[in-house]
Amino acid sequence: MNSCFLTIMFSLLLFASCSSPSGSKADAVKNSVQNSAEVAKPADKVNVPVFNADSAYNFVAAQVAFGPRVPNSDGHKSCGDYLEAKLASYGAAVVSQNVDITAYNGDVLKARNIIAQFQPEKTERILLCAHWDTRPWADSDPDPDKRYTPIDGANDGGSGVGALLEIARQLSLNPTELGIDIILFDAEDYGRHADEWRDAVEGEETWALGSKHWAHNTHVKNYKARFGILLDIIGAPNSTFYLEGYSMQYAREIVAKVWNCANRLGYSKYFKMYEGGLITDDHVHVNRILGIPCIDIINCDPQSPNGFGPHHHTVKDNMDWIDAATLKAVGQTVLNVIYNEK
Ligand code: AHN
Ligand code: ZN
Repeated sequence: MNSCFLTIMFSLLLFASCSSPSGSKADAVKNSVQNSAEVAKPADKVNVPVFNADSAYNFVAAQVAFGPRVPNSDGHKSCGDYLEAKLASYGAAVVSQNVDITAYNGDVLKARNIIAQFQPEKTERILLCAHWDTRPWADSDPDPDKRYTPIDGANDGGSGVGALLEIARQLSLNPTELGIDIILFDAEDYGRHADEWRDAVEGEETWALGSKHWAHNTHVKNYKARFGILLDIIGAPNSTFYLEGYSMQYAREIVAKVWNCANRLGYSKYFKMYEGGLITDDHVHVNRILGIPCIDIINCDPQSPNGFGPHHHTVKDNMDWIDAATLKAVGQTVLNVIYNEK
């Protein structure tokens, strides 16, 4: 039993209630999201760049080529250097926040949050984030012999970062009205191994260590952003992004803005107007510690064993699970949102 499983149980309960024909909680959520102020706005008049999904795909492949990006490994170090250099090449002021973090099992992780500031002089800002480390163990693999093998993390880790690198490339070509910070968090995925599971509360605290450190030690004093968007596990074919529970709790207006935007752009197949349970992820620290409303766009697949897709935390999380069409839906939506912010 793990927290993902509990999340899924919770999700299934919600999905069960979602499917009832009238007066359901899901309908209420859907209506409240659809009736938000965002819907009443006229059509976008701003020139929004076209998100190049092939470019994003290649950015995912480039990370995977370094091998697993497990903290303290050579692949991790080289990939971190690559990400920092790429972001700097797109004109951002980049800082790496290096910190030793002790994981639940006593491992001391040489963690590195990579922070890219576009137009750092601007006070009105938007935070875009993803984790760049990969899971050290395929602990959800159906084959017990593989449950201590590190994974490629093409989708879990690679996809969110790939989309953000393409967004960074677009930012280098066309400035936004607001300043943008792209933060690649480290040590998200070093949470307790499924074989060592204890309880949900303790389990929760072993994840998202890099973002927790950053939230307590922001790169600038009194860091503020109008809102944040976390991208996690956004590359699989036919992904479904539900209204994630903590995002709804802390940043409902931003959820409405993003999901309505996605639906206007024709991505309703991916962005579902239904609630999908609570997911422990980097955005929780941004919300709780900094009070910055931050949402999580994350694939939810209630049919799969741990709820994030059949490949999740298995050795199959490789480039075979990356689909440019899904990256496009997410990346284009985020571009539309950030270029329309005044
Ligand atoms: C847990 O699995 C506890 N939370 C989902 C967040 C996650 C894991 N993202 C990537 N890997
Ligand atoms: Zn993971």
